[in-house]
Amino acid sequence: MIRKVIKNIKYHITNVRWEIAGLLRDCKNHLQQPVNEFSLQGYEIIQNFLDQDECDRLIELANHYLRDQSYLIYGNCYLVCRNAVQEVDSKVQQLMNVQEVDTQLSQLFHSHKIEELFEQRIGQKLRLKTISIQVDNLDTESKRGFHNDNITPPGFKAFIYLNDVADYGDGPYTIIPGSHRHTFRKIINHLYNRLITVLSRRKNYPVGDMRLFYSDKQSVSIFGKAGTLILSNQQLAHKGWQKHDQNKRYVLVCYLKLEKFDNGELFNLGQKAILQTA
Ligand SMILES: O=C(O)CCC(=O)C(=O)O
Ligand SMILES: [Fe+2]
Repeated sequence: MIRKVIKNIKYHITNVRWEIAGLLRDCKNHLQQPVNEFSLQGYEIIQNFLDQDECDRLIELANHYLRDQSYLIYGNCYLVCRNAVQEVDSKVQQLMNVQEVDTQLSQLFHSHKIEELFEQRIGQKLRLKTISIQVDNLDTESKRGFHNDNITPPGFKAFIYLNDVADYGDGPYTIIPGSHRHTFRKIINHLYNRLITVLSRRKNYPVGDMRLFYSDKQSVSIFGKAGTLILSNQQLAHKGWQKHDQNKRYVLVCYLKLEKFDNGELFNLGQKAILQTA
């Protein structure tokens, strides 16, 4: 028993050392980036990236494939109903690798347009890994709080609202501006997550949760018409607004990695949900 506990603590300490080294490297990397709104604030909003007709078409495409359960659609395209894989954000459904079943999205995927928007701002090469359509059904109970998507290195996402997000009840993407550069606060949060995992003997560890230092008072919720694009550094403390009680939200979400950290792996987030139901 004691041996098991010591082994567990050692495991966490080894990982924490790597993560701190990674976060310090990320901090140095941020300081080398050109100074602009995106590199300083960690996000930027671009209006009218898609027109209304294209947004409506993508909503229809999503509706066509929506089911109550996760399933494989075609090739690498699949639907994930998050309630099958996690307790938080349990009302989210997401069509993964959707560029595989739609010509226009496939063109966008291969066009390098999204990568360029980020590259112009951070001065480094990126790779677009996948495009998905996220459907956020109304949820006032299970929304995940402030978090980073991973620990290190930073990931990037381009979110494109497909319907108007005009009010808190529409579930806006919500961020703490500039928090992608809060190296010390991140380290403390990551240590805290490890600590509560060890103390509570939980199996699943809340990777990336940002429970300390951040509150709604410091946050900015991003409202916008259908077609609004949000460029986002996923090391920002961020979340979807927790009182999403008005309109269902459809978002096109593009996932990107820095080229130097991309090992060429296929994108398979949530795929185990399909294996479970197969
Ligand atoms: O639903 C949102 O607005 C945020 C979702 C999120 O945390 C993410 O895509 O990383
Ligand atoms: Fe996230």
